[in-house]
Amino acid sequence: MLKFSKRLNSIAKSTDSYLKRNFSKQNYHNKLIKPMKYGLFSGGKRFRSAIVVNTGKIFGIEYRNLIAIGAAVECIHSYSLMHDDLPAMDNDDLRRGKLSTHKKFNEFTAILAGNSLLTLAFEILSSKDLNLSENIKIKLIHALSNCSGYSGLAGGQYFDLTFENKKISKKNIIQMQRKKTGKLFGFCCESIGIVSKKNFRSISFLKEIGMEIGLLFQIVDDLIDYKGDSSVVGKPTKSDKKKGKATLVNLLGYDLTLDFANEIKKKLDYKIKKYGSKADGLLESVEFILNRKF
Ligand code: GRG
Repeated sequence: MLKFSKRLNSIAKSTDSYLKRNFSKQNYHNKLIKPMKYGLFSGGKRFRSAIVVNTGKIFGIEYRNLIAIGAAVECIHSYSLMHDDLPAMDNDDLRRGKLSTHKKFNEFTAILAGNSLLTLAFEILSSKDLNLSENIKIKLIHALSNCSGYSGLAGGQYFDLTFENKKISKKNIIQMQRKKTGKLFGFCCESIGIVSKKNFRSISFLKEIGMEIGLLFQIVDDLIDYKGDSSVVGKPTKSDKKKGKATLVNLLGYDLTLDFANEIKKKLDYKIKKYGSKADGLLESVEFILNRKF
């Protein structure tokens, strides 16, 4: 696991260097760049980028393309956290151990900087940084748009907020979490199928693996909120209970939720092992999810 953490750090460094280079090309005096960078470079694990890289390894995809795709995903992820923290959504003052973006700046700045990170993701995917045909880039943009909007992140977030303080079934919680968190992870694996020019069935199989990774990630995130140490997590824990969030751990309790997470992991391992030893990095990523403390 120590070896995986080292590799995760190295992917995080490559992703951050890519993004920093991208900002250095922009107009330095633009007032939104500072809050965009604040929300983006605030100590995220870059785990989604690692899923892109480790899935890409299975198919021998060029590293530079993987880092650019990972960077685009991390822009969407950071934007979603900036908006998630806003008073109209989860109203959190802390993120990654620092003031959330609207607390550091103000609400309209956090909204606009978040929107700008969302669109930056598509600027990256359509840029010359990706050594890919225009056709493949369009397919990537199409898939990422689908994961980010009403049938993905935004749709899932809508359910998350409307489910608060209501009795929600296990099935509906899973459906909400597959959208809110699963879809973006789904893209991390699906994008590799697109770049490798795989057929529809193989791309769908990869997407489903990613979605399950995302669901597992979210369930563990909720377990961490339930039992974790706020100084390690970088934000107050036990907040899901206080806010009346519909999570599996709030519905089923800690032990049954952990059993369910282990069941998902077992099924995922089985699917990933079909790719042979080239998928070891992806298997280790899944292992990391259950062992992580933040
Ligand atoms: C307005 C179109 C529109 C969308 C906004 C706010 C929003 C949609 C979605 C929020 C989705 C959300 C906050 C999901 C949480 C996912 C999650 C488990 C976050 C924690 O991820 P980590 O641990 O964070 O990877 P780091 O800090 O390491 O990057």
